[in-house]
Amino acid sequence: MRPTLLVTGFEPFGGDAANPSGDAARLLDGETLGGHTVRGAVLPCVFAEAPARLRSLVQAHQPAVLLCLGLAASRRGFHFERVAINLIDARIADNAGAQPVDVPVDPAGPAAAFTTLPVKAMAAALRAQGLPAEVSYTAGTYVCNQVFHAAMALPVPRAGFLHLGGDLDAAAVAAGVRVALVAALACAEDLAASAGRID
Ligand code: PCA
Repeated sequence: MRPTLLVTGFEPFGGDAANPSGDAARLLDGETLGGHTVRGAVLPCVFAEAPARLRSLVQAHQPAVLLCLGLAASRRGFHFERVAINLIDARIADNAGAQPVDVPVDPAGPAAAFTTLPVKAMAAALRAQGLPAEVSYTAGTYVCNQVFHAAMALPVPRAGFLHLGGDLDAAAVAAGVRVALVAALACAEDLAASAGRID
């Protein structure tokens, strides 16, 4: 059996008809990349369900790399998240009608958790293909950040989160994710170049 790369996306939320993150995860399911089998799955946009669903997917697939995807409609291009915070502050209700405010993702967990993916190298690999990509230092305070924080507590060698701008359709997302995963497999150490921000 080939080792696995697990890619998750989300179902539509906030009244949207579609979510390219979940559609891209479906597109990628079953592909082979760099000697690994890609498994794609769609998470519910529900605070009370998404972390447990992710945990059971990780248990089932034992991936070498976990890349969670989510839509950030106001952004453009690919945003590789560097840090998850242990805070939920929902601006809108989730798909179960819950809108938690100022509660931790994990009361026993760390205040923040850094990705273990080489996000600078992954963003650079996309840019080398002419795709718009950058490193981001906030994954928000909604279900994506919750899932990212939960992902970093799971027993996966390398895990992280990629936010997708509203300009990307599912095919564009899948194309970028393929490049990103190949770069992650090829890169043991992240680039030392700065991707820092002042704002
Ligand atoms: N984006 C939301 C949750 C699901 C998704 O695709 C977020 O950024 O939190």
